[in-house]
Amino acid sequence: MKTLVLILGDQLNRDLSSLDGFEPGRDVVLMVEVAQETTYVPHHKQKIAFILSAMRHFAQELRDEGLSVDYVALDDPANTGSFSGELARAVARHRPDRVVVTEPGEWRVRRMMDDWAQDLGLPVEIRDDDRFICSRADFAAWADGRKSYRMEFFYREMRRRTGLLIEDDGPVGGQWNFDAENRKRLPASLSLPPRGRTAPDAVTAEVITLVAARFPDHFGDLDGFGWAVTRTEALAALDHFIADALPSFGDYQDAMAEGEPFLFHALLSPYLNIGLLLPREVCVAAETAWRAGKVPLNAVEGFIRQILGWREYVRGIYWLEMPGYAQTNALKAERPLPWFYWSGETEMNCLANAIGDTRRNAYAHHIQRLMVTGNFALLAGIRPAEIEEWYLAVYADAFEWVELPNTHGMALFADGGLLGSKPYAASGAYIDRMSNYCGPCAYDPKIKTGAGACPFNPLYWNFLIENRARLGNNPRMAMPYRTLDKMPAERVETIAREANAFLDALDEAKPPQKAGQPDLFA
Ligand code: FAD
Ligand code: DLZ
Ligand code: SF4
Repeated sequence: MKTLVLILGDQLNRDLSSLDGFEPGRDVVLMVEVAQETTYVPHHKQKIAFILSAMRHFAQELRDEGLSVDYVALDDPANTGSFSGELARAVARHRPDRVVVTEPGEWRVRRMMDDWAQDLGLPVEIRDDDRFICSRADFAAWADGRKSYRMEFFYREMRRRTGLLIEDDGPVGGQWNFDAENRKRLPASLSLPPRGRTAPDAVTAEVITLVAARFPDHFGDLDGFGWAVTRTEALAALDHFIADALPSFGDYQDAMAEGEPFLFHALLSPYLNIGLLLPREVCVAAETAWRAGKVPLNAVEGFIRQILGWREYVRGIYWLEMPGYAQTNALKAERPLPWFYWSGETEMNCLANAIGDTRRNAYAHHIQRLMVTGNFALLAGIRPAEIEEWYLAVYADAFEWVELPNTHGMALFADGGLLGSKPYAASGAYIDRMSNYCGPCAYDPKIKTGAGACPFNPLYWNFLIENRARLGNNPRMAMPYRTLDKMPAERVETIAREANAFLDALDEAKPPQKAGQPDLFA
C-alpha cells in the first residue's frame, strides 16, 4: 500500500511513529514549509529559522538514508501556504493509497486533520506521538476520578513507572523532591560556565537570509542565532549541559542575573520539542551522570522532575482539557497587553532584561517567564489570550501544548487552579531576592508606595484586593490576606489608587499600529 508520510516541523525524529513500516522505493515522505505555520502568530525570527533549518537538515538526512523525500520550500511559487493545500498537491503528485501522520502537538492542527480523509478521498491514519513518556491515554487514566491533578503526584507515579531515580521500590535519597535545596541566590563571586552555542552552517545561513527578507516585522534578532539544528548537534548540546551546567542546575534554578540569560539551564527545550532529542534519553543521560558521581542528587532530581514531571504533565493537561481550557478566564483579566512586551522599552529593569534576553535569544529561562513577565501579566490583569500569543510567538521552544498550560494555568491562574493550587503572584521583594535586577532599576523594591516605589509592590496588593472574591478563601493565600487585612484603610486606598494610576498609564501606552506590522492587538 503506497503511503505518503507527512512529517511536521516539530516531528524531526527518525523513530517517529509515522515512519514505522516505511518502505523505501514505495513510500514517500512529505515535508512542507508553509506560511500558515510561519505566521499563525508573529513568531520570533530565530524560531522560524531554527525550525526551517532543522526541517531542511532532517529531510537531507532521510534522503542520505535512501528515503524518498518530497520537500516544499517556503519560496516555491506553487506553495499554497497551508498543510491542507500542500498535502492535496502532494497526493495529486504521488497518488498514494493512504496518508500517515503522527498526531500534531497543537489542537489547531489536529482539528485541521479531521477534514483530510474526506477532502482527499483517501484513508488518513493519525498515529500516537510516542515520543512522550506518558501517552495521552495513560494520562487520562491517571487523571480519571481525581479531585485534583497535582503535578507532584503525577511525577511520583512517573518515577515509579520508569524506574528513574528509584532504588528498592522508593525514591533514591529517601525523598521524591529536593526543591528545598534549590532556591539559592547567585553569589556575586560564582563563575558561570561558558555556554556552547552552535555556529550556523550554510543551510542555516541561507534560511536566516530567507527569514530576514520574508519576516522583517516579526519580533526578535537573528544575529545571535546559536541553536543546534541536527540531532548530532543537539546531542552535543546535551553532553555540554550535563558536563558543565547540570551540577549547579539545582542550586541556582530560580536565580536571575542581568546579562546572564542562560545561567545553569539546559537550553534543551527547543530540541526536545521538535524531536531532535527525546525526553527519555535526556533523563537517562542525567541519571547516568549522577550514578557516575558527576552530579549531585538535588540537581539531577530537579532536572528530571522538569522533564518527566512538568513536561509530561502539561502535555497531558493540554489534551485532557482542550479546547475549553484556552477559553477560561477565572480572574476575568481584560487589560490589553502593554506594548513594551514587544518593544522592551520599560523602566522596570527586570522586565527590560527578560524581554531583552528574549528578543536577543528567543529564550528566557523559567523564572524570568514565570516570575517576571508572567507575574507582571498576572498582577496587571492582562487578557490571557493576548499574553499567551506573546509567549507562543517569542520563544524558540513554544508550541501550544506546552506554552498554554504554563501560561494560562501556571502563570496566569486563568484556569482557576486546575494546574496550580495558588497564583504565582509576587511583589518586588521576590525579584530582588532572586536577582540583581533591582540595583540599577529606576524603582526601588523596598519602597512600597509613592515616589520611586517598585510597581510590583502596589500591583501585588491591588491584585489581592481586586481578586478577594476569587482568592480570599484559598487556604494557600491566607497569609497574604491576613497581612492585607491588618493594613490601615488609608494605606489600602493609596495602594489601590497608585496601582490603578499605573495600570491606566499602561493602557495609554499602546502605540498606533505601524503599516506592515502584524496587528498584535486585534
Ligand atoms: P531548564 O530550566 O533547564 O529545564 C529542563 C527541561 O525541563 C526543559 O528543557 C524543558 O523541556 C523541561 N521543563 C522545565 N520546566 C517545564 C515546564 N514548566 N513545562 C514543560 N517543560 C518544562 N516550555 C516550553 O518548552 N515551551 C514553551 O512554550 C514554554 N512556555 C512557557 C511559558 C511560561 C509562562 C512559563 C512559566 C514556562 C514556559 N515553559 C515553556 C516552561 C519552561 O520555562 C521552559 O521549558 C524552560 O525555560 C526551557 O529552558 P531550558 O531548556 O533551559 O530548561
Ligand atoms: C512552528 C512552525 C513553523 C514556524 N513553520 C513550520 C513549517 O513551515 N512547516 C511545518 O511543518 N511546521 C512548522 N512549524 C511547526 C508547526 O507549527 C507544528 O508542527 C504544529 O504547530 C503542530 O504542532
Ligand atoms: Fe523589577 Fe521592581 Fe526590581 Fe525594578 S525594582 S527591577 S521593577 S522588581
